[in-house]
Amino acid sequence: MNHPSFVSPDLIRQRFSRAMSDMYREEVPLYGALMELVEQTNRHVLDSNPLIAQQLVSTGEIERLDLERHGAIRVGTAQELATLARLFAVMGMQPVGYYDLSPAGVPVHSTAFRAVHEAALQVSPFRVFTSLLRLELIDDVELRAFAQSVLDQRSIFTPAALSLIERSETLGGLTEQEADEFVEQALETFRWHHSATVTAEQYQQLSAQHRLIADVVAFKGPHINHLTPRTLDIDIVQAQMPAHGITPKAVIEGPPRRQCPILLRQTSFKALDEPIAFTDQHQTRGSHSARFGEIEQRGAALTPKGRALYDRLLNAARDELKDFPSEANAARYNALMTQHFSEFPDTWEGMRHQGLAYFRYFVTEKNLDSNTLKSSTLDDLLSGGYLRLEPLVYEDFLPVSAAGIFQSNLGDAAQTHYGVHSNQHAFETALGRSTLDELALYEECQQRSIEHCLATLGKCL
Ligand code: OOG
Ligand code: NI
Repeated sequence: MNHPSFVSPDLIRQRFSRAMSDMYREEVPLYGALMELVEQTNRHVLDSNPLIAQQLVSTGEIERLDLERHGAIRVGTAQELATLARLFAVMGMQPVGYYDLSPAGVPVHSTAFRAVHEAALQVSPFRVFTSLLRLELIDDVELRAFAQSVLDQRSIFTPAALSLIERSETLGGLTEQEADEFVEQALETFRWHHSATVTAEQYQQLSAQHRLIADVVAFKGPHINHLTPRTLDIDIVQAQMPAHGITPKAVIEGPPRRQCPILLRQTSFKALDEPIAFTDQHQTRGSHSARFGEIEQRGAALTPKGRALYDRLLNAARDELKDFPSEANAARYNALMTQHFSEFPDTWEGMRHQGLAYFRYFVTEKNLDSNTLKSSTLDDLLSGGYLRLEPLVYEDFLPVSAAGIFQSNLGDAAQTHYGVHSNQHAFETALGRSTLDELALYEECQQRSIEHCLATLGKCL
């Protein structure tokens, strides 16, 4: 039961997302420039495209668009991951999905913390892509032991944040004042630190093993490494980035441009090279690049069948390219993607008909009599104009895209190959709970909307 004086977790998340954005804007000025570009583009799309504007109004997404962003962090130990899960739970965020990045040469596995119900997503769709370093993939035994000992010594949460998490767990929520204090304290975990916790030489050793290992192990905490706004047209943003002094990665990750956007398209720009001080240096002398910028465009969530088709077409295009997409082969990659994806229906009706995407149903103004309702299937009600639909927005991430984002920011030298299998079980053991299946969440949301429509139609008779 929610105590009347407790702040809803959704509002805590909304406040936290704002505070995080303010902090990041201060830390990384280019983020401010990117936000402006995205806002301009979104305004342009809404002004010139009444259909898109209308669709966003009817789903309510228009209200969350300006707030919408995701962040990413990387942690080093099971204990850190499990405590993060508790911290995010205070804000109504749960771990959704399991992503194994090791096949792409990135020694982490990940989940996304986010709200799961459409009403909660509407208040704040803030998500955090959270990766756990797989120390067991460091082959140098001594270095692995060193990394472990450095991680074991750090505490990434403030004592006040820990006690507020406990308080929320014990009492079932936080009061207004506690919630504000929680936001302030929780933010500290994600702050950038200008000094490393290791010597310059130790940093070099960790970095030589994998740059990501240095990024996780050599610092006091899991600094937020990017904060990504949602655009309504990623191709416009990608094309405009150079004019704003931002150089994007060579290709946009995810599906090609379509009339009916699906899943997630993302682009990013290179990590900043930032001055840091090592423990054996008094002044800032070294540098580290971890933080970058990213933009994304979200489309429809796909059913297992739709997702299988997406994966098949993406793999076919990549197999034919025979290489990682890069500056040199970007045009050919885009052409191959367009060519292969011509097989994916590009109308909402076509996708619904083949069971490729999830939808939300809405009751229209058209009057219905009880006989028609009784004898009608869902398809009849749609074709009869009593119901209409909008695609359910994809709230999650894509492993191949995430690998591309990691790689473009780590440099080509990072393309190691690990001969290991994905280990969701180990991840969930570290997390202290299981991850939620995103497909089940979309299915439930679609079902709720159908039931709500049928109840509304029944009541209107
Ligand atoms: C996460 C990279 C993945 C996305 O949007 O797919 C990601 C990281 O670099 O920590 O953020
Ligand atoms: Ni991202």
